[in-house]
Amino acid sequence: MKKNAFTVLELLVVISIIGILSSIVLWSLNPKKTIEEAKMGAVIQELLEIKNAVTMYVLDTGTFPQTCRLNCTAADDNLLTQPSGVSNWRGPYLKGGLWNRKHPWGGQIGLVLYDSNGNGRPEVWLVLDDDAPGTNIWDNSGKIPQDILEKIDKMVDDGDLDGGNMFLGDNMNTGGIFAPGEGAWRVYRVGE
Ligand SMILES: [Ca+2]
Ligand SMILES: [Ca+2]
Ligand SMILES: [Ca+2]
Ligand SMILES: [Ca+2]
Repeated sequence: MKKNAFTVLELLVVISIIGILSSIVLWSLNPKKTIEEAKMGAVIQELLEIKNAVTMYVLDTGTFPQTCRLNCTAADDNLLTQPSGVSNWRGPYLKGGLWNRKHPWGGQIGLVLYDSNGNGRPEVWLVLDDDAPGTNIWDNSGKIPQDILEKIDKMVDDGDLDGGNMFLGDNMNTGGIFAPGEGAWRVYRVGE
């Protein structure tokens, strides 16, 4: 081997150092943006995991999990605890469940069965709530900035918070069920 040639290992080390340095530079240019993007990546991963759990639940039981958001208990959390009258439940479907789950902005990630188009058949919605777990609708401490919700929509849906399967809370005309600063993503509908 020529003495001055880089080995693959040396190249990899150099590349990873460049990577670390550039992320430090990006961080120092705009630390707030980097933090928000890390939180966004985390919540998208979490939403996909929960969606997957809901799908497994529906496939096993042939029913939808019941609404679980503010004031939901572990016993009410169908992804964690078998509900009475539901057979072929093979959970827990989601480690830790949803009943006490916070998103990175401090509000609860909840599940809501809601008939958004009034055809008598509810759909399953995952809600990035503005209220912390165990509080009530007046809490609002976990609001998510609208530009972040829009980026999340872009990743899981169509990038339009007023259409498709993900909405800004207050774009849903739901009589106050959802509010500004929260997002709702429809993950399951049958026979629509
Ligand atoms: Ca419906
Ligand atoms: Ca709320
Ligand atoms: Ca609220
Ligand atoms: Ca959308």
